[in-house]
Amino acid sequence: MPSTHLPSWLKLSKAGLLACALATLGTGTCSRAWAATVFGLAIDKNSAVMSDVVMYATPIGAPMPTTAKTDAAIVAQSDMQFTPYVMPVRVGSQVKFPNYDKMEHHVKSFSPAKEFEIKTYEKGVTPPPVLFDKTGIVVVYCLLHNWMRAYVLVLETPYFAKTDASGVAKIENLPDGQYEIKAWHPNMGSIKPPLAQTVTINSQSAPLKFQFDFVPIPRKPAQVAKQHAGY
Ligand SMILES: [Cu+2]
Repeated sequence: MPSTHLPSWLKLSKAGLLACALATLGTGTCSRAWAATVFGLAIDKNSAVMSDVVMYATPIGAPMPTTAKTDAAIVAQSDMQFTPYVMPVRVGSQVKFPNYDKMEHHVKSFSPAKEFEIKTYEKGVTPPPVLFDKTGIVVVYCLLHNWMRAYVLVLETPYFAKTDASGVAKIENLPDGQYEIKAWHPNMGSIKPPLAQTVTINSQSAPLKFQFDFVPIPRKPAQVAKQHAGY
């Protein structure tokens, strides 16, 4: 991992220490351990970095935090694709599906974790958000454009992150402790179990590496010429 990541760990550790000191002054106790940031690298069968991998951490021997997620996540329709392609959310979250294209879309999920349908609507109209109240993998289609597909991964834990173009995910604000950290890519669907590692996390934790046993299938490109999309 690049050493440039190190300062943010130190910064987080200091923030945790300050919060702890303040809590001690106020209440006489400091129950929260230091918060760490964990970096995870996802690589494929051929050791190439993988984007759109969701890494999520489940505490072992400690309760799941009860804090709710507040902001509604957004999966837009833009340039005849869903953006983002992969959206991890905590269970109980709401997701909006605004249409930024000039064309209409018809959003639909058949997944048991959340069946829903947003019938055709025009640009500028944001339909009411969809509540994801069960954990699981929700595959989102557009019934008008068969290449359009997005994945909402509904998780029990609030500790998650998605890998970027460099294959790195950053899970922030993890209290010290033991975790099972899983890594999932949309090509695994709900058939293949996610990769998993059990790790002890603190501010000195080493970056994690997950190597998948496949090469990801590239996302299907939009099949409509831009002028038809209203550009
Ligand atoms: Cu569409």
